[in-house]
Formats: sequence, C-alpha cells, structure tokens
Amino acid sequence: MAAGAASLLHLCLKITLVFSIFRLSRALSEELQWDPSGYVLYCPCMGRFGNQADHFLGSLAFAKMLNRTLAVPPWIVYRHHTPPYTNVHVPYSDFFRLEALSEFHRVVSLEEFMQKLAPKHWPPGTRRAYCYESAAQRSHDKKSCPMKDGNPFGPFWDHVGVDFDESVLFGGISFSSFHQPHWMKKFPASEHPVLALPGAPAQFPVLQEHVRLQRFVVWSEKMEEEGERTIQTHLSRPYVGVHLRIGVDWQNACKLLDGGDTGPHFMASPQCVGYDRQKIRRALKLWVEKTGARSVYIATDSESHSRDIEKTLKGQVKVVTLQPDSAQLDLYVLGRADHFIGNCVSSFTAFVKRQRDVQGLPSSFFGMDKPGKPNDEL
Ligand SMILES: Nc1nc2c(ncn2[C@@H]2O[C@H](COP(=O)(O)OP(=O)(O)OP(=O)(O)O)[C@@H](O)[C@H]2O)c(=O)[nH]1
Ligand SMILES: *[C@@H]1O[C@H](CO)[C@@H](O)[C@H](O)[C@H]1NC(C)=O
Repeated sequence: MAAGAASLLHLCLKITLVFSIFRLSRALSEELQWDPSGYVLYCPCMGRFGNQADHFLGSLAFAKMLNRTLAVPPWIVYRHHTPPYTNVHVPYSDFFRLEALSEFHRVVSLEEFMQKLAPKHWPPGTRRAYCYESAAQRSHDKKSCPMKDGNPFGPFWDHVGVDFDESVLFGGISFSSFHQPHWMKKFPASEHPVLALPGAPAQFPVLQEHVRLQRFVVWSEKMEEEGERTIQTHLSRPYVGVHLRIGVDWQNACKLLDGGDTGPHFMASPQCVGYDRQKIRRALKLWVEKTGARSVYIATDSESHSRDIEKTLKGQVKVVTLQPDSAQLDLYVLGRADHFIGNCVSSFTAFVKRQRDVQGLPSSFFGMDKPGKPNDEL
C-alpha cells in the first residue's frame, strides 16, 4: 500500500514537473516569437554617429510602413586613432532603451534576432540580400548585392555572423511612403520574410516627417547615470552647452570655399559663413547673460578654445570641456543643458537639437540668432 502511495506521489511530481517545463518553454518562446509579417535588417554603413542616428529614424519609419519588425543594428563606432583600429559594434541598448522603441513599433535587436530567431527561421543557405540594381552593377557579375564589400560592410555582417547566399535586385522604388504599396506587392512577407539591405532604407538628412520619432530614442539607464554624474561633478546650473564643430574636414571645406572652387552646395551652407571666432564669442556672451549661466560646457571634435572662451566671459563662468572618448557622453550633457548652441549643418548638433525639442528645451545656432541686436532680446 505504502509503495503504491509513493509511486502515485512520484507520478504526481513527474506530471507537475512536465507541466512546469511545458509552461516554462512556452513562456520562453512567447518571449521571442517569429513575426509572420517579416523583418527589416540593414547595416548603418554610412557616416559616424550623427548620420547613423538620422538613418535610424528613417529606417524605423520604413519598418513600420511595411509592418515588419525592425532588427535594430548595433552602432558602428570607428576607432581610427586608437588600437586595435577596428570598428566597434556597440549594441543599441548600450546607449538607448530598446523598450522605448516598442512604444512606436515592433523591434528586436539584430544581435538577438541572430541568436534566437535566425538559426531556425533564417538559417545559413537561405540568406538573401536585397539591393538596388544600380548597387549590384558594381559587383563582378553585376547581379550581386555588395553586402560585404569593404569597410564597414564586411566587418559589420561578420560581426553578426552573416554570409549572403543570393541577391534580389529591385529598381524604380524608393523608401518613401509613396512606394509603400509597391514594396508590399513586390516583397510579401510570406515569400520574403527577411529584407536584408546593404544600407539604411532611409534618407539623409532625416525627413522632417520622421524627426518626431526622436521621442522614442531614450537614453539607457547606464548613459543616464554616467551623464548625470558628469553634470553633477563638473557643471553648475544653469549651464550653456556648446557644440564647436571645427575638425579638419570642416577646415578643409572652408578652405575650398575661400578658394572659390566649390559648387552651390557648399555656398548654400552657412558652415563657414556663419561660424567664426567673432560669432562664437558673441553667441556665448549673449546666452550666458540671458540664462544667467554659471558654467559653459564645450563639446568639440577638435580644439575646445576653452581658454579663449573663458577670457571672453571674463572668468565669471566656469568653462568645462571633457573631450570624452564617447561621443554619447557629449551628446547627453549637451542635451541636458539649460541652453544649447549648435551649428546648423552638423548631424551631431541635429541629434542634440531633436532631443531637446522633444523635451521642450531651447536651442540656437551660431550666427543665426539675430547677431545685430542681441540687446533687444534681453
Ligand atoms: N565627442 C564628440 N564627437 C564629435 C563632436 N563633434 C563631432 N563629433 C564626431 O564627429 C562625427 C561627425 O560629426 P558631425 O557634426 O555629425 O558631422 P557630419 O558631417 O554631419 O557627419 P559625418 O558624415 O559623420 O562626418 C560625429 O558623429 C561624432 O562622432 C563633439 O563635439 N564631440
Ligand atoms: C502587422 O503585423 C502584426 C504582427 O505580425 C500583425 O499582427 C498585424 O495583423 C499586421 N497588420 C496588418 C495591417 O497587416
């Protein structure tokens, strides 16, 4: 009798165990299920952070337009000056919250897609690349998408462990909403579950209609902690944040402009015209006074000119420049300033501006805030 009870108990335990395993595995698979509406994958292969961020907003909009889950790629960080000189692929979530994007649309990180979904649903041997016919023209057989040709393309797909088996070419359609029906018809998710593209399905600079998506790009907890700590340690509020973009590439552009041998594209841009020592001084004085600033934060891609600026401000405000390794820390501190002065053609500035707009914080641009009569505004 006792033996029978024991085995009954044993059986019950077994059943319970089987059920809990069943429940657990169901919970796990519920966590990440294959989306029958398909996926968009792309390499953020153009430009540095500012460009990649612009492209990201457009790509997010594109994925939503096609009702496909966006596989959010890592950021490509170029380390041309520090060993080991290779690109670093930083997961999206190191800088920003992936969950915040979900409020707008379905997303999964590309890394997680590769790890958990690709082995079963997009296995090697079935990986198709999609690109414009014109892009394929550059390949040896004129029929292959240049997915892994050169840097950063090759290292990017190698990083996530992808080789492409086949190419699907298209032409005559753009990434704009006008062509939404064309995309749906040409590439139904049932036959084309994974649209993997060599570059972002988006425009640069970001389209005006997509600027509002910045709201879903929210700093990660880690960035927030680091940023707030930096502000507390080095700055006193109110503070004015400044982006000085005067790196070598711009100086060269300005030299060209001076030489007069650049096209209307450069002439139209105020990067050289609206941006000199005098304008920087004037804007700083104006905004420091206006906000009653106790400190100024300078983010720059080259020299900070902090001494010069300190002198301009007669030593009454603390001038801080950290030139951190991470561009994101600069972006964070600028984003939280009481006032921000940027320069109107930089995508780095544009990122800060968009973030501040979302939060209703004021920004201005060098050379573009009524230079003639600053006193009228006070
Ligand atoms: N840390 C830091 N990095 C900067 C700063 N300004 C520019 N950079 C770096 O330089 C890159 C290019 O600067 P942008 O102003 O965006 O230039 P762009 O011409 O719009 O874009 P690119 O095509 O990426 O050069 C940024 O994405 C950053 O990586 C700065 O103030 N601080
Ligand atoms: C969009 O995709 C989701 C997830 O696959 C699906 O549930 C939904 O029905 C799709 N919507 C349309 C309009 O097709």
